[in-house]
Amino acid sequence: MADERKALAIKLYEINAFKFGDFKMKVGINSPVYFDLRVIVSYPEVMKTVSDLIAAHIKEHQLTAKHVCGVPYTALPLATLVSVQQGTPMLVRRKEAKDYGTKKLIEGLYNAGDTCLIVEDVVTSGSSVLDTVRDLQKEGIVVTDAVVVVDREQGGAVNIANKQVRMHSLFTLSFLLNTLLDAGKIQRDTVEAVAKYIAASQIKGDGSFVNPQRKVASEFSRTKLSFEHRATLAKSELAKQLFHLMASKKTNLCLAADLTKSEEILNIAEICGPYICVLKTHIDIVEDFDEAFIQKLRSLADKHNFLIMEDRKFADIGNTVSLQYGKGVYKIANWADLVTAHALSGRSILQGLKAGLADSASDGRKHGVFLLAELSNSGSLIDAKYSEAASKIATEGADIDFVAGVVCQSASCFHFPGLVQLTPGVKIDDTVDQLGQQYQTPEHVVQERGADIGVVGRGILQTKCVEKAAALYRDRLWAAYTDRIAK
Ligand code: 6AU
Repeated sequence: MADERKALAIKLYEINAFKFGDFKMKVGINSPVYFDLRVIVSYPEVMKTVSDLIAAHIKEHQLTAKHVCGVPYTALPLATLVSVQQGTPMLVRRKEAKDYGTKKLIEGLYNAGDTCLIVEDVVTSGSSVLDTVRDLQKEGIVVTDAVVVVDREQGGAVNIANKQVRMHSLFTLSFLLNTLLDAGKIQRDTVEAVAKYIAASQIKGDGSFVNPQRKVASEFSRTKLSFEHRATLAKSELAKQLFHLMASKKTNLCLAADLTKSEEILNIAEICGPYICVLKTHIDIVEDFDEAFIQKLRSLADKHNFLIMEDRKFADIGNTVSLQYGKGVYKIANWADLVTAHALSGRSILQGLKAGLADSASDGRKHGVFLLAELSNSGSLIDAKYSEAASKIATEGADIDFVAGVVCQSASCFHFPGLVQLTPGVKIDDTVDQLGQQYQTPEHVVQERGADIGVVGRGILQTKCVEKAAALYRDRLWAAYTDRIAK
């Protein structure tokens, strides 16, 4: 299916279903990319491929609605093909009610309580999909999913998700750009111009633009969505798994088990396991590392349902990183669900890590990486430009299916809701340590800084009763998250 999608992406470009240049948009600013999927009706083979891919997507994700409805007008013929192919009755939404006869907005046979899947060609802000959802809902029809051909990645998925509808896309704009770049159809400067435009023109649910200079938590929709919702938007399997784990176990606490004896780590994992979603290790500080220790730690992870993150902070060239991940004494790829990596060496860090997985013995477990875009200590050399470039690596390009999240200190660091924000430097008494670590309270990191997961090390490890401390941090971090999405 991947090759079929790539071939279709190139075909769509060749028939001018999208173009690059300088185009005036409905929303009032100029865009370097323009979509016009109306042309595809002149190419029956393209119509067939697009509707086949939509049908395959519906099947793969088991989207079993009773009706299908296209957003008028471009998506109407696509919805028709899907309806006929699947044997699913169609509904047609009129843009204006007739001024004679029944005055119905929705044509077709239905009952209140029926379910309906939406089909759309291109989504920018999501407003056209939501107009159709609204009219269907007025008739008592339930809409939970929309399948769209192209997601322009300008905030539409989030705006639609905010109305409790999952958006699925055959293509994201980044996929189209990367496919054309790989095929030598466009130049890198076109990709960069479009990426810059997209980043600068995110559109909110009310149609206004998110100003990228002022992406503060209060207007940041990623932080308003529930973990269950964000699981549906995630591109990495591990991010999906982590969002589900947090939602079902009701914990967004990561324990930094920074201890130097294997016995101490196992002991703390047994005690704190029920309260955490992730246990974070620094394996190179363990003085008595051996295979038996790892086996015991993995069985505790299974017993208490938490993920293991090795905070290795990989930072070398791809080839070295692949060896550091898969080989050596620790064979991290064999046992860690998640690892951390610096973005310093660019995209090749992701390719190197993927290569390191090649012959790992991890029993079919999935893997993911958290990229570091900001650090919590004072005097860090990371500046705003670096953070932005690091977040870009996490959200654009062919390897983003491997990125589960970003380690950072602020909500403005990235906006894709399918990634998890992990924020260290959490302590109830917000102080500093002797070596530059800066602490914030659980409420502050979650509600002001956009953290999805708070990392707590010494705040738990250096207390008399670690179990009580873990329960307290779990409760405060979780309450801060539930308050955040309720506001
Ligand atoms: O709560 P602490 O200060 O005892 O432990 C914080 C943990 C340590 C650090 O290596 C790690 O979080 N950390 C990270 C991570 C997770 O990558 C990034 C950062 O900016 N600051 C930070 O402290 O294990």
